[in-house]
Amino acid sequence: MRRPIQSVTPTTGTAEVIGWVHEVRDLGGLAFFLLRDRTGIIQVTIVKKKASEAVLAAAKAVSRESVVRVTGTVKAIDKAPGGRELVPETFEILSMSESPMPLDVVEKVPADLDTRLDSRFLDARRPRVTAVFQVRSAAMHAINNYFENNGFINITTPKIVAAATEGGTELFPIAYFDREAFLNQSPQLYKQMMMAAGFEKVFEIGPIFRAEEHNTTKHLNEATSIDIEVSFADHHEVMRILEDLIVHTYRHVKDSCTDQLANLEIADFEVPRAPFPRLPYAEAIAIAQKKIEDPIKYGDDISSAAERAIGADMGGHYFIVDWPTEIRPYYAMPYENDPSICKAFDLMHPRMELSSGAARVHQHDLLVQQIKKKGLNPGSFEFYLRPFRYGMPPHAGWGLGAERLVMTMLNLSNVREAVLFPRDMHRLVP
Ligand code: AMO
Repeated sequence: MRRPIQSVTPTTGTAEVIGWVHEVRDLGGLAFFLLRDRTGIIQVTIVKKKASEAVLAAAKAVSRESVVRVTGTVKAIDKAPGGRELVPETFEILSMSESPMPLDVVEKVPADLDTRLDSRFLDARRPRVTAVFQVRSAAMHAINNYFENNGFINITTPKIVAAATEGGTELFPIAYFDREAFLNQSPQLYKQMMMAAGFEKVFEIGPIFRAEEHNTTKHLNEATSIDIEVSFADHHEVMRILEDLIVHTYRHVKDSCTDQLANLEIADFEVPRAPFPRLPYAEAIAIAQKKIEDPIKYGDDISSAAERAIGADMGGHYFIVDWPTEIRPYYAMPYENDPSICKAFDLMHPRMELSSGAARVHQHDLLVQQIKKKGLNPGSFEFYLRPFRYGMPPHAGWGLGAERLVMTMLNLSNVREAVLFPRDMHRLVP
């Protein structure tokens, strides 16, 4: 029976492995093949004088990156990877790879990100790339577990919708029979409606679509959002949930992804410590004013340069709190004693924003007023406003970008590295 390559040890005796031909070295009387699967690499050693005709013929014909099945005897040998080699009795080609290949899997020839993404199936054969997606998988596992263990209901809301969630123009229109519809920017309105349904604590992990014409290293046009909404909670409570979740997720990755972190050459993977500092927006602006050249004033969005400058000052994860009401969405709750600021927050990593959230307006009339103030038409939000007329509890929540979480966790230079098949302004295939 086939064994994962990592599990083959000098004491295994005989073994069958199936993998890709990673490297070939022919030294005349001896030929070495490195075989790779997602667990590791093993050396197959062919002593030409001793090998069967069939083994020799297959070994001669095979090309790099073909899939082969090898059975044989395992022997201890110091110089080979993992301290063992496989001496084949059979060597069978299951699927021959064409050559030359569009991408060099062993990275002797470096490739730029576009070339790599064009041949993602080859790129992802690289242990370093596999490791990124194994870490992403472990992180998502930890996040799902956290919610399930803390009483959250896992919901799925529609991605085809009739109205913008966040306002603005960043919508992808689609043809929906004889009507216009859009791909949803956020589950915001739906997760809030489930508070009126009495679900109390919900989470959703799903795609969000943003028609932003940004071509940056941190924006995608299709991203994965980790969303929560909690009834009878305020912004303080959901910030505590968020920092707790971040710590839990980092800890799970540290404990369960030792090999992957080693593959990624991350020697000092640090689990952040909660509570994260709460930095009022006004103070964040003051820090940016001292540190960056571009003019920035109270009431402005925090630019990428400002984010980095403030992040360098803070040194770790932190929250920006107490935002001007004017620059936050209509659903953020203004402070009762000073409605010019609101109970909204952003979770920041020193490199960038990871999450936005707020205590929400749960009063129908105030919500209508805020929607109008943003220049939006309450008529197009009727389905969303109705639940607020029949008993809507106070509630709060946030949305956390999965790709940015993985990008910052693994110190990747581009958010596209954390997505298998990124969608951006220029990329629709594969
Ligand atoms: P916001 O629009 O700030 O808030 O999005 C929340 C988080 O989602 C991620 N994100 C993105 N990641 C990559 N590319 C994008 N284009 C992109 N857009 C968003 C970010 C961001 O911090 N409804 C609110 C959340 C809430 O209040 O509950 C919302 O969508 O990491």
